[in-house]
Amino acid sequence: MSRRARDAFLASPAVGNPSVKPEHAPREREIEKDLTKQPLSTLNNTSQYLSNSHSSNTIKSTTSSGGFSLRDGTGDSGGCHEVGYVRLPNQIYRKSVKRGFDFTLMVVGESGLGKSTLINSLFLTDIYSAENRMPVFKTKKTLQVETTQVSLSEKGVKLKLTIVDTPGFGDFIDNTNCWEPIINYIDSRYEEYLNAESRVNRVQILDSRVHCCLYFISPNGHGLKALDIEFMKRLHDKVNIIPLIAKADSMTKEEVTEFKKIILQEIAENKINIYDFPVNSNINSISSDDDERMLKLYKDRVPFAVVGSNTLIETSQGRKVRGRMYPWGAVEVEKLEHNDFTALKNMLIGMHMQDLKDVTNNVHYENFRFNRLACLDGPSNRNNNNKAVVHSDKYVVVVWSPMLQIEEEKREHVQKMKKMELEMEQVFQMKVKEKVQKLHDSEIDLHRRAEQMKKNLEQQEKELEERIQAFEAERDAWEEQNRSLVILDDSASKKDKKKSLF
Ligand SMILES: Nc1nc2c(ncn2[C@@H]2O[C@H](COP(=O)(O)OP(=O)(O)O)[C@@H](O)[C@H]2O)c(=O)[nH]1
Ligand SMILES: [Mg+2]
Repeated sequence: MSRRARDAFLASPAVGNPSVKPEHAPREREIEKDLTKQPLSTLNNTSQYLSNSHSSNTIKSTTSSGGFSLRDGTGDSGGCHEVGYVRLPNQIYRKSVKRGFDFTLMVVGESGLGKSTLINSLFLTDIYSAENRMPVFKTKKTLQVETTQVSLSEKGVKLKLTIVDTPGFGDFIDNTNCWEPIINYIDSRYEEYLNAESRVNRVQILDSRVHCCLYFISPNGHGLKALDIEFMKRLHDKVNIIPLIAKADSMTKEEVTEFKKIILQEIAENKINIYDFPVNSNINSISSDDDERMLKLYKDRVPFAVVGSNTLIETSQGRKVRGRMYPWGAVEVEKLEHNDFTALKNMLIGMHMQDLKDVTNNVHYENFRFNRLACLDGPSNRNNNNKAVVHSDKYVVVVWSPMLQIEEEKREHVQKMKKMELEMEQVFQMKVKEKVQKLHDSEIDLHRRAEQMKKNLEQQEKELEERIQAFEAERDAWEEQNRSLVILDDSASKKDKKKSLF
């Protein structure tokens, strides 16, 4: 920091001197103070919004009752009967919370501008830890496109966040075309989405399109570099660009204000379309004029001059906050008088995440899709593989024609069916063979068992015959013995008779 800058920074009411009031207009100050205390995330609470919008509903039957009883289908008001669609927003709310959200954020800027630090500060986590790293998208020798994925959860709301970093951007002596790998990356994601969308069997499509690009501008105070202008010009109709002045603590308040003016002027002169934050309450989930005014104040801070920090410091009041400590004072990351971090955080995460996704889908992706389909119409663009080769400025992308793709898929499907039929036939044959073998085996077994039983019966018969013979022999012997005893008995009785005669 230059001496002049440091002096001005020290003199600034924001730095470590709570007794000095910031220079905002009273109304603005009040709103901003509110906002620091109660960030827009509370306004963004869908249930609160739903109840707000509910109460302001113009349809009388729905406003007359705050609730809907599942048991009798009536509202709290007793006699008022409701159809039930008053609960439709709640259904959508519950369903989306259950499903979770995904968001892809790209950060572009020279090395050392504080990109990683800012992302960590925004999401209060160490996004770049090794476990979150995804395969590197190697596009060129010099520049890499790195993706990091992390699953976050806040009060039951799940967010799958993908951060796309571009280490090496603008770091070379010759930075010509260094935006190309980034364009290729963004287009590839659109390509993937288009292919997934035009498939016959559309399973749940994974949306890996880049929803927002935070472009970090070096805090040089002079204006945009040629590379900044060229990058934004090339990318502005492909992705939502939010320009940021990096390391805003290296400039005085006045310097920041002046720098912002120059940047906005250069952006306008070069007809660059940066992301236009909607501040209208019809578009946003806000209900009061104050909220709308607050959004406008935030929007007036574009390009956001931000400070990032991953460390906690102790303020003169003894509070522990994220910030940067200097010999001449402390810069608090989340203090709106010090920098625009909170404005960026509330606008990007709290208020416009869904709008960024909507604009990506409805504007940038539609542009891409339209161009692709227009290119595909010309038969000269097609090669024999049902693919179309699209020549965009300086790169070539191969895409499938949706109609031809459907035919191809149909062919694939028929082939798949045939293959399945063949496999089923083979399985059937195998099963029949197995069954026949089993039957044969059981027949042999039965035969063996029948033989065994026959043998056993024969053996038993033989034994029985032997026993009969033995029994008969025994019976004969007994009869023989019995007969001699009868004869003896007869002669004895005759003798007794003779004796009695005398
Ligand atoms: N003064 C100042 N330094 C910062 C700020 N943000 C990050 N830094 C420092 O700048 C250096 C590079 O930060 P880093 O996040 O790695 O930058 P990247 O290469 O753009 O990802 C680190 O030493 C940070 O502590 C900031 O807002 N102000
Ligand atoms: Mg980094």
